[in-house]
Amino acid sequence: MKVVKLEDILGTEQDVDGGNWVSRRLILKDDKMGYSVNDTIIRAGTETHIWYQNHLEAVYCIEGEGEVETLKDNKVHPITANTLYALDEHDEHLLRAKTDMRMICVFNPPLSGREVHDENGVYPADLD
Ligand code: 9YT
Repeated sequence: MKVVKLEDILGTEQDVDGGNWVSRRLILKDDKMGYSVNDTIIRAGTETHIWYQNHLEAVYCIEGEGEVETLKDNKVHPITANTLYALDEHDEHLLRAKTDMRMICVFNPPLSGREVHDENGVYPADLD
């Protein structure tokens, strides 16, 4: 069994700053769980274009306030603490944070740990 503490990840290469967000990567591909788990802070006042064409992601908000706009239908979904959204159709979206938002993010397939969004909001299929 593994025990992972956030405090042990801060400042390491598993603490990735994407500009609008910082992602503390708790479980990664190398942990061989079949998914990855991140504790992510989305910075207040930011809007991020995201489109995980190669991944499914579930995002559980545990602190803060913002919204997700899905681009296929321009629907705006308010997101606050205790709310999960699941990008079950690889949904292209805009994530807007009104306050800092703390999110627990689960990816399938798992992230290798070094991913940041490309110009289209995409993470590459499989980094080793
Ligand atoms: C909620 C979200 O997708 N934020 C962008 C960062 C990403 N979740 C990550 O790498 O943890």
